[in-house]
Amino acid sequence: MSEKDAGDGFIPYDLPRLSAEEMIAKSKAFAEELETRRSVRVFSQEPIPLEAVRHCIDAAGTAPSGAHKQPWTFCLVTDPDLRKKIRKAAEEEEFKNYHGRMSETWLEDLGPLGTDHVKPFIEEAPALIVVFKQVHDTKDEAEKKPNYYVNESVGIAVGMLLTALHRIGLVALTHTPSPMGFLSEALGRPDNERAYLNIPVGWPADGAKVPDLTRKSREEVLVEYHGKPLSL
Ligand code: IYR
Repeated sequence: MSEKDAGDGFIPYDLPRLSAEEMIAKSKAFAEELETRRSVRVFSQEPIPLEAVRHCIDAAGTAPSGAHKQPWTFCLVTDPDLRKKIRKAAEEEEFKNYHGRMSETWLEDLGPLGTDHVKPFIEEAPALIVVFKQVHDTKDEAEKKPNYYVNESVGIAVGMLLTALHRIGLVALTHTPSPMGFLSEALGRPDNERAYLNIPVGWPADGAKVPDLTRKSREEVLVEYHGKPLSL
């Protein structure tokens, strides 16, 4: 009997084994599917099936997290008044970013994206998912307990969220209207939460365009260390 048998808080776990051929075919198809994902800034105003978005948030919530603290809150916002308020506050911060807070180099780097301080997508996208990280695992000051690797954990969850949304044909934007304190205020979030990303979600607007970008090749991003000839 191993030290980690049932009864000590562990349960059996296994997954079906695929053949090497199936593994290669499925991973290739998945990479090709994700290759078509793009950040989109122009949304159709058509409402989207929110139950599908909730399932995507369920998928995000399966992410690994430091000490399994699951330090995330996803706020799903469709309320037009709230979106208007969020847009106004975001544009005020973004105006300061684009007119002084961001360096010349930063502004030059953003040139190909064609962004500025005006953010109509906050009101036009039918839904916003405002993601909060939980810097402590309770909002009760007296009982404040630590969370661990919060940025890593929430970042992984957001990656899974974007993937899930893409798989059902929705587009999203990871919008970072820094500083983001106004989002906590607008959504009445507790003190242990900090806004992490504002993610408008919807279908692309008719005739939507995205910047003509290329992704780094496998050779540019992958460095392999095997030490001996590979059998697979
Ligand atoms: N938050 C600003 C600026 C911005 C910064 C980066 I780095 C981007 O990749 C895109 C935009 C904005 O949303 O416009």
